[in-house]
Amino acid sequence: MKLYNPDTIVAISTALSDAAISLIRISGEKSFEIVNRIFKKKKSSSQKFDVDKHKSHTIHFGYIYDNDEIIDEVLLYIYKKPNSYTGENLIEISCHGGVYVTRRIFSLIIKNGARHAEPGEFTKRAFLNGKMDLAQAEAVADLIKSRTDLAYKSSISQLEGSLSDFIKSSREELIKIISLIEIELDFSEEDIEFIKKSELKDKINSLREKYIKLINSFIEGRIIRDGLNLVIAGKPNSGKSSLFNSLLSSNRAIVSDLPGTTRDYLQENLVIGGILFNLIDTAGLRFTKDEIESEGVKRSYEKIKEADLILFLIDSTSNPKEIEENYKYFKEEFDTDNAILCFTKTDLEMQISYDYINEKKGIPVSIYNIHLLNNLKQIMVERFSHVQISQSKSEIVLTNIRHKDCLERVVDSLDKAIESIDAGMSGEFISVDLRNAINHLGEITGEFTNEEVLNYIFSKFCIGK
Ligand SMILES: Nc1nc2c(ncn2[C@@H]2O[C@H](COP(=O)(O)OP(=O)(O)OP(=O)(O)O)[C@@H](O)[C@H]2O)c(=O)[nH]1
Ligand SMILES: [Mg+2]
Repeated sequence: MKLYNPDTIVAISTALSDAAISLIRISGEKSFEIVNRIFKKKKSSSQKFDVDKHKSHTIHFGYIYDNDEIIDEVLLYIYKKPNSYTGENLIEISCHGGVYVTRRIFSLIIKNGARHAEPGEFTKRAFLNGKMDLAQAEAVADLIKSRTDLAYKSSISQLEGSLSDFIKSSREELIKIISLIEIELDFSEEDIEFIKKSELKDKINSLREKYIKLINSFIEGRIIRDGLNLVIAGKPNSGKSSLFNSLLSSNRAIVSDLPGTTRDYLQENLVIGGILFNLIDTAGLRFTKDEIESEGVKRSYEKIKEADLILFLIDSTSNPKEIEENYKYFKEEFDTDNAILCFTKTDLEMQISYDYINEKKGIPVSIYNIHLLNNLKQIMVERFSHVQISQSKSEIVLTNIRHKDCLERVVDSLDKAIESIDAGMSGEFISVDLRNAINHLGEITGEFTNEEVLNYIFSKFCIGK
């Protein structure tokens, strides 16, 4: 994809399925001319439609014609440049849903001179035409993908410019600092000090703190955007797949009383208390000579390593010695900060007491007891209550790893500036470091960017957006 390709592009912006309506979008110089050729306001009329004779932001009822054949009854939306999503002449056709009709109109538009849009190409044009900055464009993709209220709120706030405004204002502060340093350079012969070294350091450090706070919010941001990885682990037959199914309310995983049932891990999404969980069922942890099971166990350990939260299950009906060994293993291998110990199958005859469970800071779980399942869900959500709190305080949370990388480079540059101050270097050096910081900030909003980065970002969009 070239940086700005002036082709007229078309895409089906809605999902292709048997739906009530579909939306087709055309953007670019030729979009009006194409529509004039295929759209008529009245049936069998010889009168040609002329987009130019109508105002922007108007809707027209009419028919799509392929030569003399009527294809569909549609609504046509006109947006004239620069007042459109892309900043170009843009047409939206709302036609009857259904794969066949939509595809026919789409092909007709291609036949008349438009090109199939690439993923995110409409939003890319919006960015290149200054309709939004890069952080806002990225928020569009996140908004579409959001699965929870938290994800929705953080992407909408980014789209409204919360992150961009922060970047802009902190950039201005940096520019002010640079100007003080550079004025001093102009007067270097006269030995006038415009800003004390200590004051300069304070100013840079206070900005640095803000960036660090934002970088640290990424851990929460990732959870908000992508969900958190919740791994169910434990010895074979401890009830992992049963719990996985119960949490999902579906029979997704195979359950059996044979130890070693689950081989490869299974993964499904689930929203509990407004938090997106990527629920992962794993193979039971044990040493085995079976090659396939052994590979499964290896994968279980990999998943445990990547987990944000682990439910470690111990079967409360197995013999007390085994339970104690299992508990020891849990204590040695797992960090209770990110693991919840669950004693399962408590509806059956347990080999341990509730006192034992309490003493080990575990919780009782049974797939046949809704209260216990709800209690477990509540504990899972409480572990991440801080995520909801910072969202409700409407603090900016970093959800995008690209932004985090850029901010880390900003902090590096500020660190270098501070080192230069401490080393008593000339203002020129300090100013170069601060200018680098400004450039890295500009990478977030897209002021400084390159084709490769843009292509990477927009390739992650869906077609038609
Ligand atoms: N009564 C009762 N039985 C359960 C419960 N949880 C699991 N089971 C039974 O325990 C057996 C093992 O359950 P699974 O869910 O397959 O255990 P697993 O940990 O996934 O086992 P592997 O995949 O072999 O590692 C099955 O017969 C389940 O029906 C429970 O809460 N109550
Ligand atoms: Mg299993």
